[in-house]
Amino acid sequence: MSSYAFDTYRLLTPPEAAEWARTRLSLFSPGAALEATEIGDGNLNYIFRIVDPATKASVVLKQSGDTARISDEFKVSPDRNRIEHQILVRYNELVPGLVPRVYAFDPVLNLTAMEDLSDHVILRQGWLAGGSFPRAADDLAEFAARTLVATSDGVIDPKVKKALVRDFINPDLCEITEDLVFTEPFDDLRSRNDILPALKPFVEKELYGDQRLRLEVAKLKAGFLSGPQALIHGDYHTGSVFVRPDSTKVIDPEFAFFGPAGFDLGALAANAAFAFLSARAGGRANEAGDFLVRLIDRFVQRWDQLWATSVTDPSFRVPGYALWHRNQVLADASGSAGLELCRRTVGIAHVKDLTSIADLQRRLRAERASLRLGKALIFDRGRVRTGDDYFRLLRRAAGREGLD
Ligand code: SR1
Ligand code: MG
Repeated sequence: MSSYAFDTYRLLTPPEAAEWARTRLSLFSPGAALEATEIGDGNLNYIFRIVDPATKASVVLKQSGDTARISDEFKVSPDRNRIEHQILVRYNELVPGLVPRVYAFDPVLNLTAMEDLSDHVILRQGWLAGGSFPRAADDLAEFAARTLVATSDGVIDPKVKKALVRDFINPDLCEITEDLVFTEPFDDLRSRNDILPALKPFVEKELYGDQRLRLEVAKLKAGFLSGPQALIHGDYHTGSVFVRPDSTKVIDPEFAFFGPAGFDLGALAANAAFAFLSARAGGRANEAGDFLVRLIDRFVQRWDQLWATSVTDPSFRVPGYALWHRNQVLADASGSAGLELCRRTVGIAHVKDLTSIADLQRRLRAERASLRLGKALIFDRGRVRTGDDYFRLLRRAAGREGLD
């Protein structure tokens, strides 16, 4: 029996979350005295960790509200929780072991129960603390290559794909990305950008004032708006990955929809660059540069292998197509990396890699390096294809700011 009714939508309190878990999941005994803590620190949702101190059994509940945590200004349908649940189920089939197990979904409360990964750390935090995660690059390249190839035209049945495109229509979260990634960093009209005062003149000249850049960004935005190439994670960054040295788990796929296949790889590459710049600004070394090179090269290798063995549509088996398509995906990845570098530096949603740089001058240099790299990856995207290509541009941007 439950002392709370769970028949109407509302945001749960920790005791209610514990009660939901006790009565709805077979993980806990009916009389268990569960402890619940709200542990979410992301921009959007509420996360409860529920533990049975007697058995040590635990679970994580993720609940969506109808506005973003970061700001009430973002009205976001709680239906994103259904999308997240649905895609986690799919990922458990496509890339078992690389995502949390899912236990239940409550469509009334917009809540998903999933594996507790408290023995892992968020990759961004792990790197900031000087950690090393030798499996991460290969696992994350594998995750991206497998999930993207499996949902690409030529591999997936066209009617199955159309049904999935419909199921994963995600207008509210796509709107966030369209605004925060593609529009606002390059145009101050809405004034939601959050820029270090000393960086402003650089941003005004190098982003808002660069018409050539804005044209390239417009082309990338058009691809995002009307390019349903593959089912993408949509927010594939180092804050969406839990790691241990021997394990990698991708979380938070609530931004998923059918979009440009290069988008995920690019976002992750950019976040590796943030970790590299952060370490350089702090006078530390870390593995983010090696990770970046390995991520890209391993992705290309696995994409080519998977494409060659899984394409069934004869049109896409014609000689030359595989290479042409893969290089287009890599160009989009480079462009997306550039966008992510710009938006996390000047937009409303920052990254700790930059904001935690205590010395203001060093932070400024890291932020300028990020924007220089972002622009280079957007302009040169047709030529950026290997890990070395990324690393060369990263070293050059860092070098121009004395961070090499
Ligand atoms: C209003 S949400 C801001 C950002 O947080 C999410 O993690 C996404 O990256 C989004 O762009
Ligand atoms: Mg997230």
